[in-house]
Amino acid sequence: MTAKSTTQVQGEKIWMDGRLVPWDDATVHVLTHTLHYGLGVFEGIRCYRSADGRSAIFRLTEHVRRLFESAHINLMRVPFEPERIEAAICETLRANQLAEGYIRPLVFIGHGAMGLNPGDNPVRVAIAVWPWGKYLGDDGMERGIRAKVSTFARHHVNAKMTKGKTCGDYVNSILAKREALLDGYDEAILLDTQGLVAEASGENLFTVRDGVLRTPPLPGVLGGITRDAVIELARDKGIRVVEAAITRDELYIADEVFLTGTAAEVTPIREVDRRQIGAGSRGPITKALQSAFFDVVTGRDRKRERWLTYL
Ligand code: PPE
Repeated sequence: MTAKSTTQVQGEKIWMDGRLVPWDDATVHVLTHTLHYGLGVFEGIRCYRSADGRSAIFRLTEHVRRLFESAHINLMRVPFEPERIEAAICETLRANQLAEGYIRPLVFIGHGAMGLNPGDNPVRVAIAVWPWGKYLGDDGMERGIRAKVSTFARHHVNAKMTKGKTCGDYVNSILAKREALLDGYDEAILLDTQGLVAEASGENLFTVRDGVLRTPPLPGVLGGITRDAVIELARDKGIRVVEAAITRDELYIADEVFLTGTAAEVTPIREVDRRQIGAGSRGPITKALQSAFFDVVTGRDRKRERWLTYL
């Protein structure tokens, strides 16, 4: 399912540089700097329909904060205040009458000078929204997906600025993802340049062994907002969580492995490199955390209402 096929609905709008424009008019010049060199930043945010019928955006402030941090890391000055971007996201959802879906803010460098130095080219902002079902499939959410350790390494931390979501960095993810799909798997797991497990192409990774949850520490991976939520939910359930290195073979002998991300939510992994993980299906801790996560995003978990921005 591509974004276009799900978003090209008459009457839909995209927010560009301060105003909502019709979907067809949200275009850029071919000399757009980001298109050539990849210096742009983005976010992925989800909005859910709550149990009471209202719509709520999950951890909007944290996502917008990370968008601005990504821009700062890349020496890009966003020409709007964070509060304006938060309001624009709500506006775009309302304009599209989208009760539940995915939100994609993109900060990019427009056309003007060519060459690596973007000079005074304008920094532009677009916000698109679209319905997005289960990123790794409905079946994957229940039965678990099959993953492969990629032949592509995650960039070194001094090459990929891991605190940012930078457009160009995703070439690395795309190489890994396509390799995995072509090889018949659903997702790629990338090792860092030392050979330790980093993350999947667009998700953080967790293992469960003897009831203890483990996830690679932050320096080498994106500080996932879902990762952070799952750590809090697990600790609240009395599950021990450690942020520590994971080796490839530790994946093979884990009782459970799962991924977290805005798009992927909480997705179980049932097989890595043709080794069955645990019982070869969604494990009990993964299942409990999955349902705790969905309770939060649909407003059923009153303790976590601070994470929701109602439209
Ligand atoms: N690691 C990477 C590399 C990553 O891209 C994401 C999000 C995460 C971890 C999880 O972060 P968070 O969403 O804050 O929990 N990946 C986004 C892009 C997916 C896409 O296909 O596009 C996302 O999930 O929105």
